Amino acid sequence: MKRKLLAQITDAHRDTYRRDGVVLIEGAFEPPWIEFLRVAWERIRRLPPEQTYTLPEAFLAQDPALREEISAIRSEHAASRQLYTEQAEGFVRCKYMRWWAPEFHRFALESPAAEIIGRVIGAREIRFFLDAIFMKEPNCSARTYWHADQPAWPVRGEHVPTMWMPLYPVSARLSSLEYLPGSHKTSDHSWPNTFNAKKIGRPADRSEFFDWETRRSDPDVHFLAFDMQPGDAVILHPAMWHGGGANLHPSQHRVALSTRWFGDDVRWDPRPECINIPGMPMAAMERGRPVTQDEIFPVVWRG
Ligand SMILES: O=C(O)CCC(=O)C(=O)O
Repeated sequence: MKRKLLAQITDAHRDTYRRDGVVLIEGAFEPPWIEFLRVAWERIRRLPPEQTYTLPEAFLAQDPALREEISAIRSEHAASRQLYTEQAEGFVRCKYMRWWAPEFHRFALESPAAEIIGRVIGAREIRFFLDAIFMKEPNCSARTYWHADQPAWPVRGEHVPTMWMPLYPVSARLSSLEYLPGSHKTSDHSWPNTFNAKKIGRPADRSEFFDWETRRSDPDVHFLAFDMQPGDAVILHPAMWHGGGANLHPSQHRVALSTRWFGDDVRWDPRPECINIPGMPMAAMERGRPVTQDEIFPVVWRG
């Protein structure tokens, strides 16, 4: 499969990303990549719990918080037969696939994703950070809660974009993720919804994420969603508010791959409420230092 860029990344894409914090790249991936990811997802979502999240033993040994989270995911999976439920029927999540499903490792390292990201955000170098899949079955009314990703990342910097790409068509009206363009320019310190944050409990001086559904009919709030075909991708700034994306389609699954990437300005900022990262326990993050751990966060593209 080709790494060559299919879609030309233009100044219009870069300007939109800078202005809105979110940009749609149409035709970013050729059909064989999409088929490859669909087959990979169908394979892993049927695996028994003990064959999922098979992270390197050393990662679990050095990071008790990660070990605890993986065993919670596994036992939830065993109980529900889902990879990691969102406590809502028909909404399945899965993550860290690069470490235990070779197809996702290959996508991270060999697809044009890193170059697309680098050219949109204007970074000299792009490292792979993390991946996740979000699946909603047909007629699944579970919405993704409104949130920004930044409060969950144990880093600071603007170069931590997400690439969100559906593996089947999504429509703005029925199944696409939604965004609040421009919201990346506001700073938000809401308490994230991570495994660690839930365990600690929200301190009194930190708010919950605001529920933008309550402003749905407010003409001053601009909600944006895209009709997308397989192969299209959206790039999101880490501070961009996003949510929604129930799957009201009567027969089509909504399966989206999110990959997260590091660019040039990223510095470690470990906070106990942040996510666990395979291979990078919080104790090993040196506050204020750049990311240099090539084995864990490989450099995939240089401009
Ligand atoms: O696809 C979804 O429903 C959620 C995606 C998301 O929140 C993310 O990728 O950060």
